[in-house]
Amino acid sequence: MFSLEKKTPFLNPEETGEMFWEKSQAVVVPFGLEASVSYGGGTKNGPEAILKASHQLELFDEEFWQEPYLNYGIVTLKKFGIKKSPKKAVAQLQKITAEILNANKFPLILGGEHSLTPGAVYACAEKFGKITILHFDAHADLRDGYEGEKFSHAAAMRRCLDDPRVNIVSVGIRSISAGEIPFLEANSKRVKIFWGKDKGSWQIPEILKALGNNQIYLSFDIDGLDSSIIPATGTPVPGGLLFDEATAIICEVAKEKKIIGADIVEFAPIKNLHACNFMTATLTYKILSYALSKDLRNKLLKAAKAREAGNYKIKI
Ligand SMILES: [Mn+2]
Repeated sequence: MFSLEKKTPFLNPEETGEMFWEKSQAVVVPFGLEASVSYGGGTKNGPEAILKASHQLELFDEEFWQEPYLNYGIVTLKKFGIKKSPKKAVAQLQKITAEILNANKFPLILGGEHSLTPGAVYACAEKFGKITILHFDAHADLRDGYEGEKFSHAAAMRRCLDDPRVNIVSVGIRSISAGEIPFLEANSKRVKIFWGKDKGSWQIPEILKALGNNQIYLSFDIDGLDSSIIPATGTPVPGGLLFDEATAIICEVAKEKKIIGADIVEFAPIKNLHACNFMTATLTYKILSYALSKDLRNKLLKAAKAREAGNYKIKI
């Protein structure tokens, strides 16, 4: 059994009260892996900054017209030692994720660099069979290793595809190397890219169609967002998504598909840029609420009615 974080869990324990494993569906896993960084560092500090910033969030969400966490409950694992080599860290996270899934709970991993994702994905594929990764990122991450490291952050999606049960839909890509193109072309049935350059013309039904009928694992590299709104990441790239563009896609996906787990990676906090910490914490809360609200479409419709009626007591 896991040890739970009591002092700095996700969301403010003074307001939310102590949350319990048995009653919670969401399990936040702080996994500040930093082993194969190639440009700016600092992802090892990501989880703590996100957890601290989460204490500043309003628990009430005007989209849900309630405090959505009350419906699903969130616990946070106590910080633990992470294996130094990316390969061993991946195996470590696979084991942790499998335990969470076997308890019928939802793993939400806070990175840490992107190289951790295959660990969570392998566990999901083991449990659910065929899965599709909804992957937000500036980078395709399809290299077969980088700078001598097979499990590099730059190879995150390639390593996920090592499991034949995994497909990927990547959103916001605007940085890919010539060497990745032949692999992409040869695997067009398993990897679909919605390029950042086309974001003005993306259609939600097309993204839903690309995701197919598999269950969904969400891997959100924070550099999928535009570098102007979130410079706090190792390899920031311009031309990315705005916050509400990303959350709108996740919301629509959560209405139609079952999301079984998620990670938020590559966040590297910068001192005094606390807006970035807050944004990443907000994104985490939104992802949990979308993924874990039963019958999301109906719930949001009822919330909209309650909001318009000015009747907060209405039961949602
Ligand atoms: Mn990236």
